[in-house]
Amino acid sequence: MRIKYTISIVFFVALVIIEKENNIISRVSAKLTLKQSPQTPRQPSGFSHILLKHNGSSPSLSKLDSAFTLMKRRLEDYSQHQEAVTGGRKHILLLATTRTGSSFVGEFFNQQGDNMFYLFEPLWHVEKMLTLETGGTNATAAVQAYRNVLQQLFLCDFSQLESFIDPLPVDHVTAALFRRESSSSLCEESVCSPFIRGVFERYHCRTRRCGPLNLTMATESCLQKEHRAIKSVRVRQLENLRPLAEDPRLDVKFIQLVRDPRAVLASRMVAFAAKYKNWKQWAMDGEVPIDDNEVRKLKGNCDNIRMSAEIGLSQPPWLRRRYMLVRYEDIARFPMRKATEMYRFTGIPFTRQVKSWILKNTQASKETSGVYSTQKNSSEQGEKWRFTLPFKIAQVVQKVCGPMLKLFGYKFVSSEEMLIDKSISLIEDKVFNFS
Ligand SMILES: *[C@@H]1O[C@H](CO)[C@@H](O)[C@H](O)[C@H]1NC(C)=O
Ligand SMILES: *[C@@H]1O[C@H](CO)[C@@H](O)[C@H](O)[C@H]1NC(C)=O
Ligand SMILES: *[C@@H]1O[C@H](CO)[C@@H](O)[C@H](O)[C@H]1NC(C)=O
Ligand SMILES: CC(=O)N[C@H]1CO[C@H](CO)[C@@H](O)[C@@H]1O
Repeated sequence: MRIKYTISIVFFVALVIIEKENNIISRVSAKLTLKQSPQTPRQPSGFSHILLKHNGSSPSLSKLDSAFTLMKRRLEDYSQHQEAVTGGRKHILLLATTRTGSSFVGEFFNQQGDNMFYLFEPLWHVEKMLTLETGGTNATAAVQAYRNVLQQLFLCDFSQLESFIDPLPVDHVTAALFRRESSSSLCEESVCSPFIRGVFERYHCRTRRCGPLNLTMATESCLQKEHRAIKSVRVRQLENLRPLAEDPRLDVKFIQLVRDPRAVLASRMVAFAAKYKNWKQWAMDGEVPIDDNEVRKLKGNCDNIRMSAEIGLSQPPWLRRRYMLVRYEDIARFPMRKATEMYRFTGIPFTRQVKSWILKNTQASKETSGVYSTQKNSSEQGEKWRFTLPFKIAQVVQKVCGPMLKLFGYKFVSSEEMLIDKSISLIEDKVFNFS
């Protein structure tokens, strides 16, 4: 009787703490899940998961207790650390590569509402400016420029970015900001200067008629917002951004979005057909020159993504509670669940606007009614590539990106039959131990 009573109290206190500090739950729930049932996919709610597990298989009270102590300790040093410095303001950096669904995931933050300042690919200008005649980018210069521009943007300072915009803004006004309309923050009333007839703005706002972007107004609006988020497919190495994580003015949360490189290649071969002519040719010939520059580039990309994730997952002190890894495939299958987890991780309340946007733009309603738990439709959209990517090419990706596939839980295919057999899932259920 006493034990039961204690359990209830522990749960009640845990519940209160969890409510206050949502991002801790993922860790604890991941821990329990790993310990108790490595094969079971995670439940929609981390908390109900713990509750069910405890009630069902009754792990010892001491295990629960230590989880509780851990939560409490983390909570304490967490609040001592950041809140005082940044006033609870979060700076979210969504890191991805092209064709990983990053625009879609970026919307999770773009749709957040009035207290989020969201920027879509501001580094596009930097990359463009640093592109060499050979077509490559000056990597040394890019690393520094990306870092400095991001750091300033998180502080609502556009001056470095301005120096990369072509043509150069005049009096901080530009008609050339890349994909302005993809940031709802840049098309708000307060950032919408009067429309000027005859001035062409390629990426103009669609929600209202505005004049060219006045970056002074953008800065003012940004400073008013509680949180800031930036999405970028251009950062190569997470480690290069360490100064951001260590900047006391910022409370940065890195979300790294990854996808099966076989699917990414298949998608790029369609989206950027001209650039991938060689791959198409190789697919037809059935021969891929493994020492070709293109193949080396693929390997380089995979290695960069994997190394960034390895650093994040190894949880060095500078990344503690600042790194989360998300797989495209999990978002495709469980958008609402993953969005909830992401918000929990960032420590920002998950607003009704975001929820309804996800419901409108995905099949998340089915997810909650359990249709997806049967995994029947999980492969529909996300796995189309299995029918378009020639097996030969899949083999090459597996060869040069093998370590990445392993790290993220993407299964190797050993035959063409296996590749196109939809009853075989190529995604292992995997819980990443992020902090
Ligand atoms: C690359 O950038 C560095 C640093 O800005 C510069 O010194 C170097 O000359 C650049 N290299 C090329 C090939 O432009
Ligand atoms: C841009 O906005 C600022 C702040 O509202 C204003 O002072 C400035 O005159 C505007 N610049 C131009 C060129 O309209
Ligand atoms: C699976 O997807 C197909 C088409 O994408 C749809 O018609 C079907 O209703 C879905 N099945 C379930 C169980 O949701
Ligand atoms: C499945 C299971 O064991 N359920 C139990 C959970 O705990 C409550 C309260 O102690 C019991 O009434 C349930 O039977």
